[in-house]
Amino acid sequence: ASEKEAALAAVPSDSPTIFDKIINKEIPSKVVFEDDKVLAFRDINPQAPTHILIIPKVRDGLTGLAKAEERHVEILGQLLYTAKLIAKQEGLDDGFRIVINDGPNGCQSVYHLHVHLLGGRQLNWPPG
Ligand code: DGP
Repeated sequence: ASEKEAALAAVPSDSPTIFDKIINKEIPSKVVFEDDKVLAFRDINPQAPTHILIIPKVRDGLTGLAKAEERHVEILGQLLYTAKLIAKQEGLDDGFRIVINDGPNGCQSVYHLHVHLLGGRQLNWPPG
């Protein structure tokens, strides 16, 4: 299925997602950064030469950005700052894009907040 079809088929919920298995190393992923709070790994279906997902290791209710509360401000900042560090590590010196898909209209398919880091080619605007 296309990413859009997968997103429209996804049911927004608080159930564990595939990302828990990635965090627990129950399924393999190409990890590019890890600390006690944040994990970053390559997207399985890359939309650009660099396509990395940056996620909180503990979801704590953050199924998506729409569910963010005051207590999440620190982790939200860490996710974005980590994206910047990885962009540098990946050599994206000419620019990159950060995306957070939210809900069906935003084409979110995995209900564990994640920041997409895309780069390595000229990206287009507006997005589809
Ligand atoms: P979104 O549509 O914003 O919810 O993005 C979810 C992304 O997760 C999508 O780009 C594909 C990626 N993805 C889904 N399952 C896996 C997986 O098992 N491994 C990896 N590396 N990425 C996955």
